[in-house]
Amino acid sequence: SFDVLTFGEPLVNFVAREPGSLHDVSEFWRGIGGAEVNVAVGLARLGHRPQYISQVGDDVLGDYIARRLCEEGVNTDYVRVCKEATTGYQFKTKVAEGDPEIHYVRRNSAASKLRFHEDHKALIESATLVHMTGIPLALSTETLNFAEQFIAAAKAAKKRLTFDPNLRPSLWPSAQQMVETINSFAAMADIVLPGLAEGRTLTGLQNPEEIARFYIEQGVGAVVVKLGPDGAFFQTQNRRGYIGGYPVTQVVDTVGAGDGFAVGVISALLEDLPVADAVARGCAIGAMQVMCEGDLEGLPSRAALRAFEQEVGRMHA
Ligand code: KDG
Repeated sequence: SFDVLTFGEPLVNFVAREPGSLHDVSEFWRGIGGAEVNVAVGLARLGHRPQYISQVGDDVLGDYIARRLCEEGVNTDYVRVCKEATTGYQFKTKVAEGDPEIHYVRRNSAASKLRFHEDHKALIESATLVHMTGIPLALSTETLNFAEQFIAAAKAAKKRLTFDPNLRPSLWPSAQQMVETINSFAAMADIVLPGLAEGRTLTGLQNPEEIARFYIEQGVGAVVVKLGPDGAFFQTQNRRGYIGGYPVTQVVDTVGAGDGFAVGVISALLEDLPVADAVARGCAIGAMQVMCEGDLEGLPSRAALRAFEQEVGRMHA
């Protein structure tokens, strides 16, 4: 059995060992990524039981992803091997500050050919919570169709739905299409998790309160606007507030922070914690993730999360 259901494109990551442009770097280490993979792995590390729907190619990269997901305790019964296409991957630079440079090799990948069928509907019905991001909305006509059917089934089954816009402008034909499509999905979610810059792009509004209100007025149950080192602002139909960021000794790799944040929020929701506590856990895991290299390497076990929270608590005592 499982509790959280998600779907998306898994990627193999090749992460530069030394700083410099992708033209110059000669050594890389290998890991896995993909926004929804990161969320599934993070939840499994905390002791939850995520189920991930996807496709990989019949190739070494696909084998590697499948093996890593199993090792992490993510249920892969619905990760199908697609013989007609290959597994996507990405190269990532090492930077001293800011976001790394990313080069994707994912067009027409196995995951981009994902199709929705009846088994998926049954899976949705047995999930406690479903999580989606905006990335599959941009990958291909097939994954956009999949997302439409997935969200329709989740709504019909009255499932709690978390949605992270995860804007990837390079994957979209135009900014306008990105904004319209992402907002139409966000409006159907129970909890929307934009970063501040994403919220500005999506709503044309500047401050976190206005951005949150934009979605709340459309019937969204809760909006959490992520503010990076400054924490987050949340608003529900009857509660709102700022939650401070957790101290970070050194930002090593910003990728995956938002996914770590989603892990914290979702895991707290599964435990029926109040929204403010869920947001605080999101901030804690986001902070832990940026201190590690790799897209999911910083996502903590339950014990590591507790130790980090206690350490920060002591500093404030
Ligand atoms: O959120 C982190 C992801 O961006 C990363 O793991 C790769 O899924 C990915 C993407 O499409 O950018």
